[in-house]
Amino acid sequence: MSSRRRHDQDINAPVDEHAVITSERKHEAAGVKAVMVSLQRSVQQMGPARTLAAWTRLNQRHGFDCPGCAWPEEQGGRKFAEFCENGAKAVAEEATKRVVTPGFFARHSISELCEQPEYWLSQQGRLTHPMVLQPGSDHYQPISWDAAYQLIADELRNLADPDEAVFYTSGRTSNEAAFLYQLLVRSFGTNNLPDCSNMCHESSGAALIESIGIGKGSVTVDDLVHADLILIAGQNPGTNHPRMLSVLEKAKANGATVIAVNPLPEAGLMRFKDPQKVHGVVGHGVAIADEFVQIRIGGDMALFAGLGRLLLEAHDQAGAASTVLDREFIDAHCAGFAAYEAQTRAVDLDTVCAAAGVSREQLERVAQLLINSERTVFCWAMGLTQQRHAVATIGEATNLLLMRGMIGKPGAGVCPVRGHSNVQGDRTMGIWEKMPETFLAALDAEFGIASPRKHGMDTVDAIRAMRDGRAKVFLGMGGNFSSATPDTEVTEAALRNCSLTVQISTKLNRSHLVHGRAALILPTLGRTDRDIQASGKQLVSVEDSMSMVHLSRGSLHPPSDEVRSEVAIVCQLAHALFGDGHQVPWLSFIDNYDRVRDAIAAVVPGCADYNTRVRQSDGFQLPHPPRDSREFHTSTGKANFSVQPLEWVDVPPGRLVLQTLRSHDQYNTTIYGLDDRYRGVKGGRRVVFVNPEDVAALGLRDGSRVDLISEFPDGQGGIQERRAKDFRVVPYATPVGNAAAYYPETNPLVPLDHTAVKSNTPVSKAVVVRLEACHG
Ligand SMILES: Nc1nc2c(c(=O)[nH]1)N[C@H]1C(S)=C(S)[C@@H](COP(=O)(O)OP(=O)(O)OC[C@H]3O[C@@H](n4cnc5c(=O)[nH]c(N)nc54)[C@H](O)[C@@H]3O)O[C@H]1N2
Ligand SMILES: Nc1nc2c(c(=O)[nH]1)N[C@H]1C(S)=C(S)[C@@H](COP(=O)(O)OP(=O)(O)OC[C@H]3O[C@@H](n4cnc5c(=O)[nH]c(N)nc54)[C@H](O)[C@@H]3O)O[C@H]1N2
Ligand SMILES: [Mo]
Repeated sequence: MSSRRRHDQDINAPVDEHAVITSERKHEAAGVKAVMVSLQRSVQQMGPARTLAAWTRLNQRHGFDCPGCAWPEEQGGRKFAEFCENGAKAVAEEATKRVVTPGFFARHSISELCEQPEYWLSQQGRLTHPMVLQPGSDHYQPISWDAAYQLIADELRNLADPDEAVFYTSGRTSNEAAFLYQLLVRSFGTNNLPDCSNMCHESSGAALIESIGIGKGSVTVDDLVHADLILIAGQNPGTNHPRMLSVLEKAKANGATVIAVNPLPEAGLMRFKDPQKVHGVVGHGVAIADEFVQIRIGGDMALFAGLGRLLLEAHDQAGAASTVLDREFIDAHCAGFAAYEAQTRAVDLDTVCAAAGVSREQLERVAQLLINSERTVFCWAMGLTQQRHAVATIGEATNLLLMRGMIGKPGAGVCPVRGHSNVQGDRTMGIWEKMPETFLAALDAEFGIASPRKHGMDTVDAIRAMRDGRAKVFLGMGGNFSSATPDTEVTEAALRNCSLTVQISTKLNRSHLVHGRAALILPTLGRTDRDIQASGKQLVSVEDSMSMVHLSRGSLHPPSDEVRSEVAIVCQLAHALFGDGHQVPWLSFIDNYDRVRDAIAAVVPGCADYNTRVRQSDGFQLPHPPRDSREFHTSTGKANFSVQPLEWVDVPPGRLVLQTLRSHDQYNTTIYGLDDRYRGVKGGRRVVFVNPEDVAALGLRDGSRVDLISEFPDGQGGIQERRAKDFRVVPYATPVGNAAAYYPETNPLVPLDHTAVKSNTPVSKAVVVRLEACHG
């Protein structure tokens, strides 16, 4: 009791986001400190008994899937509470005992809540009751579930066209809920199903579908453990996928070499201290990266193209017996090699080195590592996907693997490391604005509906449509649309332009405050909560980053009796919208989720016998033709070499290229705390990391306060400016010309139209900015 009261006082104290102390950045990740931090956070949020209950069920065979990242669980004997600091924090944040009740909304007006930073909102706790904001009111008020469903159904029915509604999904939603949700949306008559993936790994999907015919990774944990070379580009696993570090440690123990390609020397990439091992408790842990390529932001395509040229040259030099190229694989399984070879031989290596910011010696060393490797895996995340030329870059990386026959054999392949714990599963279940015809036809056949065929809107298009009045109703299945999307001012105006905004959420966030003429908050169960329906306790299923589908069983007491499961909310809404006579048996799905899984089995490829197979001890793996049998369902029927002009990011004079990234103390827009331990930041988030040379050249110093102003062509020969105020300059080991600052504080700087070619993903990792001294 006393500790709870004490902490509530903390979180209600005004937040000074500028009280920043910086210290030396850390050279290794995890260690005992990680255990201490997560224990402390867990007890603060959940109390000791719930902490124990949660920790013993996290990622265990009869427990719940971690609501943190999409990294797979260990197969077979899982460790007791397989330890991960940020997994533990994700659980603590969801299973918190703090609650946001109707009384909270009576006390706080929307205008007042709008003044609070996302951190304060994140820390208020779980939503307990459905709430409505009536037009013109400044307070949310309680509403019954039935009245809430009726309100949404009426608003949807009043639209001139189903395409005027937008149905967003974040990536924590279970397979069962996602399947029903897209069924509702398509029964209603639109494919407007934008999701967080549009801002995340969409570029990976677009590139891999072209290259290998499927947008998912081709490796398993076992492949990583047995790889002899692992290249990790644009990913910070120590913070965002901590369980990946123990897999890397195993791979290293088996002799693997690790190459880290990153503008920043991230702690987890450099060293790892496994808190479950003696060397993790004392000493400096194990080194992870054998080669650290400190790439300039946006220089990866040049790096991969340069490596391609060096591989071709090494092949020439090795003569007839060369094994540098896997000729058999190329001849039997690939298309477009001749064009790739012609282009890559002409790549200028000086240009490559300048664009990537790497030395010729390092380029040659990395090429040699590729040549020596028999089993190579490439891993990547947002550093590659949130770039203007992301799709071409990932295509260029895949070219290197194809050249060496590194797809569809043990210990080798592509590994886009997903973000949200079920973002991959949601896509498999049909959350996509452009699902293929085969899926839609199967859905129609199963339910006797007529799914629309016209592609829907992705996230950026949905914002444009709401801005322009072409979309009027927004419904969010999880997530925090207003804070996660780019161009905050534009997006907020777009949401305010709607007639109704509905958020199905676990926790309070800014999207509840940036609302349409009317708004609803529908509180839902999270992964850790017990879910009991007519037939008893329900299970849900999820798919991890490596296409493994398995069950998750929530067990903790939900925050209130008024909270409903996502499955129940979707089905009740559908019932209110379509009425009793609808061909889809909506209400029967609520009673027993096995019925949903039977429908999934009938519609979704690779899901036959879903109910049985998902109950096997480790679940089951979805098919992946390139991985399973070197089959490539592409336009040519073969794996395609990607041939695209070389692109990189220039730094205009006097400007910096800014990447927006995660601290060690947040889950996307949910802010856990104000420290970024590994980067040496304490007590604040409004910081900008700048190379010491740039700090000096710009006439600034450690601790200077600056506004960040992004500059983007306005399409008419001029420049548009966007400003984010008052950041503290932190001299940091980022390349000259490159800077970094946290998301979502910097989202106002990312122009809506600054998106990746082909994937339309906002370019959150390369925004041209200038720094202007301020005296805030
Ligand atoms: N604890 C925690 N876990 C999470 C999340 C979280 O917020 N907190 N978010 C989840 C989600 S949704 C996702 S998508 C993932 C995100 O996982 P990450 O992709 O690791 O997340 P970011 O913080 O965006 O880090 C991007 C990395 O790319 C590097 N980078 C930036 N620009 C470039 C470039 O041009 N080239 C290269 N090679 N590297 C570059 C940055 O320095 C940084 O290390 O994590 C998931 N897991
Ligand atoms: N500038 C910049 N912008 C970015 C990024 C970046 O690196 N830089 N990264 C992008 C990426 S990779 C992503 S994935 C997006 C993330 O975008 P989103 O997925 O939209 O954002 P989150 O912050 O993960 O959403 C958090 C909210 O989800 C709700 N929630 C949590 N769990 C559940 C659940 O089980 N069910 C339901 N219904 N709701 C739940 C809670 O209310 C919580 O407040 O942001 C993107 N935006
Ligand atoms: Mo993500």
